[in-house]
Amino acid sequence: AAPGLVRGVRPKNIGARIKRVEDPRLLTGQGSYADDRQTPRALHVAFRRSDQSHARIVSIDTEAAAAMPGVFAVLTADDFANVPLIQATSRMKDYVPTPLRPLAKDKVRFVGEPIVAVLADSRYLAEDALEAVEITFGELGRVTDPEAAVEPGSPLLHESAGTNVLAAREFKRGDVEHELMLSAVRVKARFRMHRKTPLAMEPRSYVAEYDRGRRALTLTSSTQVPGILRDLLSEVLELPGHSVRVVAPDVGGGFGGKASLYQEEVLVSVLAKRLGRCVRWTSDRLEDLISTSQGFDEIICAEMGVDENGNILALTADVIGDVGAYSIYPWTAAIEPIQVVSFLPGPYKIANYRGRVRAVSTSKAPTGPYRGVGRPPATFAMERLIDMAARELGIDPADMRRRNLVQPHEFPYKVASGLVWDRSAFTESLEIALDAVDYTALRAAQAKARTEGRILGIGIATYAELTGIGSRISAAPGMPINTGTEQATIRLDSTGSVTGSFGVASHGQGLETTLSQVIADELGCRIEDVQILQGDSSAVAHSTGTYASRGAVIAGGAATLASRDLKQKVLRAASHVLEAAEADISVEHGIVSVSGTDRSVTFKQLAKAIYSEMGRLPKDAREEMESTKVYDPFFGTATSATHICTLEIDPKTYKIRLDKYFVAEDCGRIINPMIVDGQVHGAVAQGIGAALYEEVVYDADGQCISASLADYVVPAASEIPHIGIAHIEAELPGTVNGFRGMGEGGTIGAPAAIANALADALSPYGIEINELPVTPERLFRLMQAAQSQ
Ligand code: MCN
Ligand code: SMO
Repeated sequence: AAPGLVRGVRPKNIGARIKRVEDPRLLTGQGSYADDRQTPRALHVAFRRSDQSHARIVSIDTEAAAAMPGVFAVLTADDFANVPLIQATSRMKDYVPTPLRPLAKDKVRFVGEPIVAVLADSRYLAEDALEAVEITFGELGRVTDPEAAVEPGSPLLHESAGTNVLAAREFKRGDVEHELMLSAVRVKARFRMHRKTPLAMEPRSYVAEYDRGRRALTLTSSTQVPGILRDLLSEVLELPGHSVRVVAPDVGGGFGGKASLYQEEVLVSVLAKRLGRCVRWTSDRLEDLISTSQGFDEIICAEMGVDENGNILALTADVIGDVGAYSIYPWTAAIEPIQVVSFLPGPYKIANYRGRVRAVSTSKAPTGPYRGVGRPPATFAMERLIDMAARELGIDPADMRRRNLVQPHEFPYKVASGLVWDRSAFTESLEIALDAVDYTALRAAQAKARTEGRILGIGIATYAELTGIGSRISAAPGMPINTGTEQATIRLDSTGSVTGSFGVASHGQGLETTLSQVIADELGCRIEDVQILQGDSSAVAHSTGTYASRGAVIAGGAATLASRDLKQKVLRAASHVLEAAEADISVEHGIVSVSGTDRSVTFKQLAKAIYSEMGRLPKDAREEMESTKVYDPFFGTATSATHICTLEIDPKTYKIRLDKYFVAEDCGRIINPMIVDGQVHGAVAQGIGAALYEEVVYDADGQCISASLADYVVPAASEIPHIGIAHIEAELPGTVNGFRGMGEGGTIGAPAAIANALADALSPYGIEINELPVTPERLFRLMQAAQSQ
């Protein structure tokens, strides 16, 4: 068993390795995805997308295309002139919003931006007609290099903004310059984390249906955020919210790429309403790779000063985030880069900090949330700096961390960027991971292997993240929507079964299982008594969806509160039916019984008594057998982990083989350890991709030259080592039921741990690792450069 410190007595379901209830459906091909929706007489959309990165649209000739058989219409921006502009707003000083239009108007800003939409009886006919569309462009200056784009005189992507900097921010505490001067050792580097794509297995897919009789629109979307879409579409379509329903059916992964609003969603919805017909579009892989929001893409110039004992004195960073062509809705272009500077100090005590960041627009696909959001690049830079300083001082990297981590008695700890860490297993995760891999023995084995000419590395990364973020933080930048709360409605129906309705939208996280576990324990029924309604904007009054590692904390918290309240109603009703005092009644496994007697009723019998057998309850004791509760964690809670990995580089081929991989993490009370393990495995695999393989490459003209899965390389099972995991509960956080989030964690720790292991392996060659991914080509060049010195 994993050496986690698990405290307290477990209730029946929470904490149990229950098999995912959605899996029989998903694994036997009975899942139902957006594109599976059957729609008679639908119009299929295909997009002519820009093949220019930055150009004026001089003319568009759609005549020939419109005359082709089966073509219903060929549309350009002019056909959407009366659709309200959508802009992600923010209260941040110096923030520049950019408009989101269904189709590009006047100019294009990245390769892949939709310009023309063809509507036809089939996708084939629509694609054929695209070929007949003639577009002439007028070239505009290149805006592909973010460092050049901030220079005066650079061509501007959004002329009216007067700058390519869409957002900027600075965090400052203490006298950084002074402390750097006093430092015994200063380490400094320019870290580069390249661009990634979320690459969900299911590409984006939207089906819009308009019911003319009822004047109501239903959008079936492969989205993570049905609630956000509903609220926005209600405004755009000028329909009351009750007449707009956004359904996210089974969704095949999102990883952040489906957490924003896309112009294609607006376009199909507007057209469905206008035409009174179903309008649908499903992205192909090429479109997905060039138009779905991408992740990371930062340049972090950072410097850290430490005293002779290895205590960190000061940290400073200047960050440029290449955010692509548009500020995405609703998160804004700031979402990724700002989090880099806000999370950079990590789990360490750093009194003096200055972090500056600029979100710079370039003619590439917009960036948006991607699993880990800002924290993978921040952790990469910070953990490298820690190792670099440790090497200079001759301190073991594990010791270096021990000296600087926030200690158990120092929580709550206020980070120099303003974040507050509640008590979390910062130090415990480090010690448990070191023990689990037998760190001392590994170092000895490495020393021996080096004498044999082998290139072995050991890498450690410790990080902290904020999860289950409540309204306090989500409201701060003034986004147009509240993302800090979720609602749950739990009801016992007249057949005795229980339904939990939520605004979250599972797209792989197993929320149908974990939310059932929570309800079953809190209410006293069996998992099989519970059905979860999720991924449907009409399920609850307000919701946003699933992102930012909030499902377990916020939806799980709301489920807890509503179940507890409903249980009181069950007890009150049962006290009449069973003629006993509430205090003597217990509810377990769906059976309501009077303690110490053989009197009991099942949920089914109780429901029948309440709803149908009039007279069993006094008339003033009737109440609705359901409860709706909203949960707002207000701040959120710190999740932390240590990753340790070992790797070996083949001295001839430079092939990198990951050997050991271990994660010790604290996500508070675990609802389902099997699901949490799966989340760690999947996220670490994505982190391995970020460390060694995956990179979206744009050339100097702004052409995406990694727009196929032959060029964008993702690790397969053969590249993923066995991943050992220890779960730690240092102390339950103050969230309802003590849950912390963890869905993004693995992608935060893995790139840093692998970068440190590579740098450790290559230290005899004087090679530093400050650019990820370390693709085979990059490693080859690093080795060549080192050998030619
Ligand atoms: N869980 C648990 N006990 C806890 C915490 C979590 O059992 N204490 C389980 C729950 O089932 C929860 C899941 O683990 O749903 C993930 O936890 P949580 O941190 O609450 O994250 P969310 O449910 O809000 O999911 C979002 C998160 C994000 S932001 C990305 S990105 C991501 C991720 O989840 N994308 C995923 N995991 C993914 N997994 C899959 N398969 N596909 C994606 O697209
Ligand atoms: S990137 Mo996750 O959807 O917040």
